[in-house]
Amino acid sequence: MSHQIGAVKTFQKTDHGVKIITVDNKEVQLSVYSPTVVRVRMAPVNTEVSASYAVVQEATDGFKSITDNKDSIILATDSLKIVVQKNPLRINFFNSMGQWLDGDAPSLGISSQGSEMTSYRKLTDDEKFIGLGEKTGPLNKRELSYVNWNTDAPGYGINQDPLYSTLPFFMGIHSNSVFGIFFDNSYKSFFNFGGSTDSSMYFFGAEGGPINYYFFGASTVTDQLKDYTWLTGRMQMPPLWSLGYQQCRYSYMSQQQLLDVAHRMRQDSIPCDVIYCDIDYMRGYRIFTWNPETYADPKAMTDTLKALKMHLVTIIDPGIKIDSNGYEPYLTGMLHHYFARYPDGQPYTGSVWAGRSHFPDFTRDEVRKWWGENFKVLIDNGVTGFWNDMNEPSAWGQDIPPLIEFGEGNNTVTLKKARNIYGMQMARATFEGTKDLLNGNRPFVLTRAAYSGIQRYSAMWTGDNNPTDDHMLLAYRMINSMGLAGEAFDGVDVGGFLGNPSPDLMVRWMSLGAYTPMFRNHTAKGNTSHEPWAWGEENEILMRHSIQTRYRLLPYLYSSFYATHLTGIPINRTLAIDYTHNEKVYDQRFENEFLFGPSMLVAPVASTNNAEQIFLPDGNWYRFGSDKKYTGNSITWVGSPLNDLPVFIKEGAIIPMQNVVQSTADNGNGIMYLNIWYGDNANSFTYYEDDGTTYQYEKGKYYSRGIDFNPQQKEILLNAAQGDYVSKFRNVHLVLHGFPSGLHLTLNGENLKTMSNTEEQSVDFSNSNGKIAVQW
Ligand code: MIG
Repeated sequence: MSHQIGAVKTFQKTDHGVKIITVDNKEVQLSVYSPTVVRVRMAPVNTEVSASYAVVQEATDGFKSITDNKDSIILATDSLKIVVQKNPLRINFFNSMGQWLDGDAPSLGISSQGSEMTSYRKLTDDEKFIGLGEKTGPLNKRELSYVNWNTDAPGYGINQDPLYSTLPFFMGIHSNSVFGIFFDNSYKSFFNFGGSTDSSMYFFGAEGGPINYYFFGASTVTDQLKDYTWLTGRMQMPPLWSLGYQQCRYSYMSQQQLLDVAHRMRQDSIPCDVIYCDIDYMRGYRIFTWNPETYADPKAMTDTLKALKMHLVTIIDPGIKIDSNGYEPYLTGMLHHYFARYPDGQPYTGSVWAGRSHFPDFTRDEVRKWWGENFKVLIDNGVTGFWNDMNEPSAWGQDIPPLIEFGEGNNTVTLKKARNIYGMQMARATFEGTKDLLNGNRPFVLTRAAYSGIQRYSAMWTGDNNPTDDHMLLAYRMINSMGLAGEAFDGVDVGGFLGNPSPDLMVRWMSLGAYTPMFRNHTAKGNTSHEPWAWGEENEILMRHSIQTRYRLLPYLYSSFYATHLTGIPINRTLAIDYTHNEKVYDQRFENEFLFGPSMLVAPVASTNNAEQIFLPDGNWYRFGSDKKYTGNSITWVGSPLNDLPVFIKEGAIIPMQNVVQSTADNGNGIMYLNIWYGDNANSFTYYEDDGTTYQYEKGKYYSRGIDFNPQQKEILLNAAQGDYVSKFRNVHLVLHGFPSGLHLTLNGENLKTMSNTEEQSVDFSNSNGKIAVQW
């Protein structure tokens, strides 16, 4: 039998909100985190409130007004009005203009069945849903349902669910408004956006734990993302090298083979920053060991890589092999009872690559600390990046007994509650530990499993995909959707993991890889080699060119990461962020399109299509490369040959680039190629630079410069540089696209250059730190 929440019995004001008790002994707390962020928690009275792994803020505000009417309680913040109907209890959210945003379904509201609680909510005819992070299916999740239960899903289908991670933040979009809900509950949870209810309502809930959600009332998707990442934290600056091209495979079987790949990159002039060791570098898959035969001298290997200006990332799985023969991680883990356990205290045993293994209990501080210290054996050998795999957690047979215990004393929980946060806590332990050991350098951490807030610790990739066009296109929806859940630094196995792509697909995917926050080529054991030279000379030329484009764009990309660090706005932005209320954005023909940073629109196109219909949103656009101009808010056929992915530049765009280098550690020729595309509206961009490796930027050692394009004043302004860091760019090569011809330019009032009608519209000047005004 199900139980429906009853009427309000009592309510009282609390420090930061109100507490309601219902006639059926449920406690409902509403707490104000900010004028646009209100938490609603509903549980049987006296249920203990458990700490959140995701949330880094506390309720510090309160309601501006609380009005107790006969039938309802009205709660207001500066941005929201919340109406709590008393009998039966129903909560509805309105914006400050009185427009209804979201709320309980009149007939159901919050219901429970045993320990499972569900929030049934009103659905409007025009409502769309976006978000939930790493999910398959279309951009608009209306009529679909999803489950969060972190799962190892090799070769997943393009509609398969659940996958590896749990990022339960979604936004509803209707009648020109938006709202957001973050359901912070780590039990197996479910979301149903109206398909099976004949569109009468939508609902979400979990197998256990309270209904515990944060309602976001900001009026744009951009502000929703700012608020969500304020609540759950923002990413720190990644090491610059992790934005370079990353070459992986399962596995480079020896250090010689790995170094051969590195040398070949340099020989073939393929820019590259990162090579990976997959599981075979270990001694019999024992975590925190090196294989003494095949990786006999890892320090010499990383020294060579260092000389080539490359970094090594090694994989780390959670399972610690049962091996009492001098294997320290096992012995120490056993001695201190660091492993997840059965109720009688016996450590849980599951089998993974290393054979029978135990699994660290990452929910405990001391275990995370111990885990972090173990990275010494990697870091002492020059490893700077750490790839966390299998942390759903995965064990052969998948279904780990649900009663396995984690935590201590009063904080003991079972797998039912711990599973969805396990991978995040492993990534946290990895990040915190390696950050300590790296002496002020930034670690790069990559994880497969995750929970909300993961952006504070780690990048993510989308697991074991397939070498098909469908999967390639799906990848961009998933990455865009992870960006909507606060996780901006994502990658996908370029080329597909399980099996071999066609050469055309490989070439196309590499061209898209350049526009992916993390650009990594990876493939499974048994597949053909996936490095760029493995596809014939012509294809290698195309792939090299794609990777070069990535490196040319690094100043723009790194600056965009800085914006993400400050605001939470992702690198790859579904068009639903900036063009939320344009129906075309959700049209399945165009739903894969995204903005890469603020000003570049990328249209993923299947490798089989030499031309494609694309949607360009409002404004004028230029094709990247040819500068051919397009009028926006239109659907257009464009050419999409393998050597020219459809990428468009928004009018007014300010895109700083650099010359092609072979590694991000190369400073290049000292020239910033500042590209500006003409448009009628003013625009600005913040260029950002720092040493790329340390945390000195937190202490002011950075270089940032606002760049303005002002068509009305006929002026391009480089505002005075800020921060204590000296830019690597000594000169600026300003390239103007689509400007009127025959310009006469001045620099801070002095004559600079008169341009003929035929030459490239460009001009050079020195990058002095003061204000630089170029006028035409
Ligand atoms: O059971 O380490 O998703 O990227 O190459 C497979 C071997 C284990 C799964 C990862 C994949 C990795 C592979 N791993």
